[in-house]
Amino acid sequence: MTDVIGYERIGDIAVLAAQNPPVNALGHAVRQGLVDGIARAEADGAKAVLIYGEGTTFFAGADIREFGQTPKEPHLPDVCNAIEASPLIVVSALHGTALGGGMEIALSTHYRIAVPKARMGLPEVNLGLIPGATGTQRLPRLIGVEKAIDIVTSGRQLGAKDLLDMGVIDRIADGAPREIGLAYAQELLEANAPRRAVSEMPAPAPIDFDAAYEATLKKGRGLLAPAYGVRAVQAACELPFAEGVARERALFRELMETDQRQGMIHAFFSERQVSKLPELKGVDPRPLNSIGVIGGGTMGAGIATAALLAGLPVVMIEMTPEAAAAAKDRIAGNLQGAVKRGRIDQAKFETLTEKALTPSNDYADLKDVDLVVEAVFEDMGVKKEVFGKLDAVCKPGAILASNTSYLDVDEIAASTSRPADVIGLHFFSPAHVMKLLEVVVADKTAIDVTATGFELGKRLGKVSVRAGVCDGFIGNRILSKYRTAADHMILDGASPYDIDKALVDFGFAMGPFAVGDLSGLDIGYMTRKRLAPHRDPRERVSTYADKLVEDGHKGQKTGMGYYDYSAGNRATVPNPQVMELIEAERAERGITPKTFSEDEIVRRYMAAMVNEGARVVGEGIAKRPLDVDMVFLFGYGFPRYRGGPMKWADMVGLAELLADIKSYAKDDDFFWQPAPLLEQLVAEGRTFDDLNKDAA
Ligand code: T1G
Repeated sequence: MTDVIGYERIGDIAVLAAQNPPVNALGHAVRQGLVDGIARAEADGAKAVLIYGEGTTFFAGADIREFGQTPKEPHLPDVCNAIEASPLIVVSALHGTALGGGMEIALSTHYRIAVPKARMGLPEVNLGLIPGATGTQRLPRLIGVEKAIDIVTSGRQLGAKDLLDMGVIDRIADGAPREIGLAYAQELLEANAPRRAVSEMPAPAPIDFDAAYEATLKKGRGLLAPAYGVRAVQAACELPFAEGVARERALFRELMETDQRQGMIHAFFSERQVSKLPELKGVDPRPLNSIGVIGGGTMGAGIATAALLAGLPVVMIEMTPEAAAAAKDRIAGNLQGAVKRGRIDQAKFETLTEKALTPSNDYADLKDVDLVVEAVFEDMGVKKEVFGKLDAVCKPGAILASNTSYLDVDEIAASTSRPADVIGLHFFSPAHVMKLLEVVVADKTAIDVTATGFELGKRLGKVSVRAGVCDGFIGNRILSKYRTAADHMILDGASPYDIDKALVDFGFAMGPFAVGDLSGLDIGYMTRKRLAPHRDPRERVSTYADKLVEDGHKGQKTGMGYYDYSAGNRATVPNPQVMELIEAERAERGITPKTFSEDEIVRRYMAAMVNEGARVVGEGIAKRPLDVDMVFLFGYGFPRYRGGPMKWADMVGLAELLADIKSYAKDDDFFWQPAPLLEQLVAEGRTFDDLNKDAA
């Protein structure tokens, strides 16, 4: 008996306890332990079996680290079928999150009891997969096709109450899973309850599966797994159980071989790895019990909202009592959204807005806070003035953070008497929604200040990425490069609308020009003006975009940008003036426009993104390629199933990408200069993932 599944007899009940921290993943030893445990219970005369998890949770799924390796028997579907086929009454007691294979194990037992906070789900689609251990065959038999398709294709978790109402579990009881499980198993024995094999239940009524498949494929924006989930549930309606299981396994194995599975599992582990930095090992963050926010505009109000929702009291500083009151209203508006979504109730809303939030226009109110984030106008002079005041009023050890999106944090730090306490915390708008936080570490930032930046990010539910100081840090620096590549394609013949469509087809939620309209074309305009004095004369810089803004078209906020929003807020109707400006500029430059295929557009756009990503890693602005990936998954709408730009590049092949860049350089060897790190990796036959492993 392997020690990851403990075995003991309590009266007529054999107890199998999973002991495989941290999440009781169903690795090979656990699977073997379950099969051996069931056999042992049958051999030594037990009348019932209880399966539960020690530690934080029931089985949280297959062991994802085993994916990509040759699967070892007993395979999980066989474990599930061995459990269900037992002549004994098998009971599972659930707590924590019974996910994926964990839910499949539970569905193969005859009765299921859960603690009130238990949750279940089939999140395999979030890994580019479908349930591959009979989940798509048993669940529809229990709850019908529509509900099963919703759970399989959404990957969402369900609470115990919903699970009880749906009939997925039989009972909810307070107490430790072991105790409530033993009591329930004993009760079932005394009631002489029958075995209840879900697989023997009748096949559920079918639906129009082709329609469901097409709708799911469209909704997934290129992600295959949810649509495959529909086909697997279809098999539960159309095939005998064993054949349905075989069909499910075939679909599962097909997905296991896809790049999408590779990309999403890379995203899963990188999202956890990105905040694990060797430099922070053993470094305790400073106390973090209250924060100050300077500036109650969209960003400041968003940051304050995120902090309040994370249980941190906030002192919100604005210039005047009226501005402070307006900031409070903005925050209250954000929090009303949380009430509408059921994240907080009205009482909590009142507490947060009336007690936890202190609007003020007196910096002296910041004297006790542990950390202050300024989100004032993006001007170095204004920032320095704010930091001068913070330096004077904040207590020793308080952390002074700037939310700047590109200004030099070293210069800001140098303007204070305590540069070691200064850090950049670059939130993305809206700050209470977007998960990305760039923790910008300046030259003199103390290591425990960096640790506190990551601690704040964790408290706020952010994905925090360490960034070095440069113009644009990681995300915006790379953004400026691939946006320029897009501009160059426009000068040479592509239209903004071709480019937006190509990138949406690639998997982005929106193309770069629609995004520009959303965030405001004046932001890019001001960046171009700011960089103009330092621009290399060899750089190709378009003028059409500036003229568009100078004509007053700043995007959605003015009703016109690249798209015409007079009919509503969707970027679908091109603004006819845009092509007029582009054609005029091409004519002025004597350019004969050429056609760009979707593939060419994507290759160039991505080549610019990856090449700059390689520079950013090579210069140490980002610690690892996975850091760049996380920035783009959580801050720029990059399609998760591709894992991020650097993972995508590994899967395309770095040598092919370098060859693309060199071919583009024939027309513009200033813009298309291969990043040294990219050339080095190609020369060594290594990948970005190899660098991630080196840094682990
Ligand atoms: N396999 C391997 N490692 C896992 C794991 C898993 N399933 N789940 C978590 N870990 C690691 C994680 O990498 C981290 O490691 C540590 O455990 C703590 O995780 C056949 C094929 C369960 C809700 O998709 O959603 O079953 O960083 O930081 O915030 O049909 O982990 O410490 O080294 O996330 O408390 C389906 C994925 C698999 C669940 C806990 N199951 N995990 O969250 O801790 S596919 C999942 C989670 C499957 C079958 C199919 C969360 C959690 P490290 P954590 P947490």
